[in-house]
Amino acid sequence: MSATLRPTSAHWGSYQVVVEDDRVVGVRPDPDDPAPSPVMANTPAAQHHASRVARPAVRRRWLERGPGPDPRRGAPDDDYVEVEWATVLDLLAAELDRVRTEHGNAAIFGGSYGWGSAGRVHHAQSQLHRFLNTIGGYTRSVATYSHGAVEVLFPRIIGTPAANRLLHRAPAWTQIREHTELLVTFGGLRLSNTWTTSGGRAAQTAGPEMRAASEAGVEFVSVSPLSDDTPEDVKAEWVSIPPGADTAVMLALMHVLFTEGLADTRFLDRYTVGADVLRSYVLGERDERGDRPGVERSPEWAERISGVPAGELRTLARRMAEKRTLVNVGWSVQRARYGEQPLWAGLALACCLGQVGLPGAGFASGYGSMGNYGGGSTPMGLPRMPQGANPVDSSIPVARIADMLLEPGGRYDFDGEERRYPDVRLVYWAGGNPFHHHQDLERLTGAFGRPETVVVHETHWTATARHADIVIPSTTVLERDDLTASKGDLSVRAMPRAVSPHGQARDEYDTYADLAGRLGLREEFTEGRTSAQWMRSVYERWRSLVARHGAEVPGFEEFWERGRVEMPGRVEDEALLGEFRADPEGRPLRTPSGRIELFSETIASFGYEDCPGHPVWLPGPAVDGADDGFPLVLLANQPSGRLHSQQDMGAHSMSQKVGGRSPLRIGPGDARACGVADGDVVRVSSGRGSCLAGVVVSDALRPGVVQLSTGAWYDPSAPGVTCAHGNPNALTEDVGTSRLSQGCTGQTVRVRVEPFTGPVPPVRAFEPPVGITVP
Ligand SMILES: Nc1nc2c(c(=O)[nH]1)N[C@H]1C(S)=C(S)[C@@H](COP(=O)(O)OP(=O)(O)OC[C@H]3O[C@@H](n4cnc5c(=O)[nH]c(N)nc54)[C@H](O)[C@@H]3O)O[C@H]1N2
Ligand SMILES: Nc1nc2c(c(=O)[nH]1)N[C@H]1C(S)=C(S)[C@@H](COP(=O)(O)OP(=O)(O)OC[C@H]3O[C@@H](n4cnc5c(=O)[nH]c(N)nc54)[C@H](O)[C@@H]3O)O[C@H]1N2
Ligand SMILES: [Mo]
Repeated sequence: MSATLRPTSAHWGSYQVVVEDDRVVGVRPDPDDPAPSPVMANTPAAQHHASRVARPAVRRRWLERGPGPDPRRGAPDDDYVEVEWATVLDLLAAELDRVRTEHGNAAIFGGSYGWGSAGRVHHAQSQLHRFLNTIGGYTRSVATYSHGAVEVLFPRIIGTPAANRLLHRAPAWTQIREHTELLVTFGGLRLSNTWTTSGGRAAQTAGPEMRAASEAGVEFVSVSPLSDDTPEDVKAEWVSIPPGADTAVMLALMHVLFTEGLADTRFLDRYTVGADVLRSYVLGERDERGDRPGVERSPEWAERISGVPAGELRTLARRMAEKRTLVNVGWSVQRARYGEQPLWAGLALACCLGQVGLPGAGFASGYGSMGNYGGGSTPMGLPRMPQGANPVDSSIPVARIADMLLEPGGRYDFDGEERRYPDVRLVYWAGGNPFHHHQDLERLTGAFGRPETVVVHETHWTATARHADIVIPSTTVLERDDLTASKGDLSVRAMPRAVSPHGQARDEYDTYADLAGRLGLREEFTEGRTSAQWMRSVYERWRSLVARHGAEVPGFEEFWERGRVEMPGRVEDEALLGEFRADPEGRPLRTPSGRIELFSETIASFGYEDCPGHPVWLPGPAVDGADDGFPLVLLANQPSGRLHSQQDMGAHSMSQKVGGRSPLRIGPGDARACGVADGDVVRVSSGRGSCLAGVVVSDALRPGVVQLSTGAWYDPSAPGVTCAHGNPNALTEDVGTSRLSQGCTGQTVRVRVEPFTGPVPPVRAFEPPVGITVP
């Protein structure tokens, strides 16, 4: 049989798969993509891998003993029974009905955070939420692992919608190329991160755009623990700092601006509140509580924390004041204890420079974190599957999942509210992998032992599927028709089915329709449509939305035939907060003062010691100098070889492994001090757990810092080590950013690295569990 090419889309871009004999045997970049991502090479192996879920499966202990807490959930030797579709649907419908009847719908946790796949119709969370809404609602999760602190802090200090604008409609790289003279970025601009956009992009343009900006004369300064956090061709100057030291550096830069008369007092007076409080804090006239003299946040003070010479900080501050400067704070920087501070301080620094609201200048958060940032956007909304309304008012901040399961009824703070955790009995996950994404996975395993039932829809036997009582096999994007679009792209793209479903995998839409049917709600869930009819309806609904903006796109048939339509309108060339700058009285921000809040009365009134009323220096565990036997700081940043844990068994991801494990990058001096060398399998330990990893010695790391990216499939199968494969969340601490935003703090953890002695255990992460037959 001859090979055919089928177009597809993923969060890592649009490309083509080569299909032979109903199997994906290769990939081809889209001919129009100027810089395609190598991540696509993972697809062929992942699509047909032995770890695919081929049939519905039920944990034997749950099947035999019925629902209930079970500390053995997730045990590596736990076994499963494969069952018929009709059996699993009967069991699951009855269990959902039992839980909602006995405990109410808030006892069903359907937060189901995760990236799933790129299609808009078969979007795992939308489908699950629509289904759970149909059957009476669920406890949801709010905000993201990506930028939980931004999402809570910025609405308080610049108001909504400016905060949404900050996150979703960044000024285009072309604006930077034209106007910016100096781009100072805390947390670098990692090219591999720009390959990812929720919904994917037809063309990967961030790399070429950054290069063009550099060629046009934009100077880049990357403040980061890694020298290779920016693409080589932008020739960034590297300011090497320890993770967690950014706020100290920013306060010192402000100190220079205040003491050398470089702070733009006209801007501060007209557009901000609280600059006087911040100034007296920076100058050491008062401490963070305001009632005692504090410490002068001078460059010399910051040098002691960051290691950056005071003279260099002075020069940088003067240069920033002189030039048209954009301050970018990457999302990683806030994925840490007190993660609100570097964001708030970064905004304050930009305000002191007085350039907020000017094209190519001011403040941003997200360049280099995701591909849509600076890549253009449409004001018209995207096609999406309607989810209906959730009749239940119950939610948790997304990264507090383990706390919720471990302490039903437990008290916690969030954004000024005093809250209690709901009493969840059934956890339902589709399209996410908490045993990839959450911190302190051993603790999470304990938490997953608590509910009465765990349900997971998956394409693969991930560690999360292996913690489920009921596992439902889902098709992959390559096995169903769908369409996609993203905030950072100006096209809607068809994703036609390329191959037949693996084993008995089904589209989730059909699974939910059958479950709803068993609960007497099929018609409510489907509205009489098949998923093919929904796709048409989702497209046509979007088309009329676009028409209301006065733009025209072809009807569904023509779109499907062509495979792609262009979305009208680029709007991203306004400067962030430009309207406010032009008319602060007429277009005030939606904050209590109408201005940028460098001091927030509201936040101060919450009385949170871990997030007071203005940006302050709070040393997190990465820099607090504690001598606890864990001398190195580990960066758990995003993997360049894949998206999170997806397709980890694929060719590109596997090519980066060392001895079959996740690569741990370490500097030559630290490697010598730890007694480890290139290619060694080592043990990495923290106060929470341990994992094995394979050493890569590299000059790109600041001494004292090691890097182990996220996403190696969690493998608890080896005795004496939490994860045999190298998942950094075996090591991280499960604690929120602060009482304000309770965001994820997984970016850094203090560790020890040592040679691994004894026989190296095999990696068993990709083996399906006991009882599962591989077709
Ligand atoms: N230590 C540390 N941890 C982190 C981070 C960090 O910086 N450090 N970063 C965090 C961030 S920003 C994020 S966003 C999270 C990401 O965490 P996740 O989004 O949970 O990670 P993914 O691996 O993308 O999980 C998606 C899952 O969906 C499955 N899937 C794919 N298609 C389908 C489908 O059609 N149906 C169903 N049912 N399933 C499907 C995939 O097999 C995969 O298991 O990780 C977070 N975790
Ligand atoms: N290829 C690929 N791309 C991705 C993803 C993926 O899994 N794979 N995930 C996507 C998702 S969901 C998200 S949310 C974004 C995340 O985007 P980011 O959060 O920006 O990405 P990270 O890779 O976690 O971190 C970027 C760099 O920040 C630096 N850094 C870490 N801590 C600090 C600090 O305290 N101070 C300073 N100055 N620098 C620090 C590290 O050197 C790290 O390499 O990435 C997206 N892009
Ligand atoms: Mo994320």
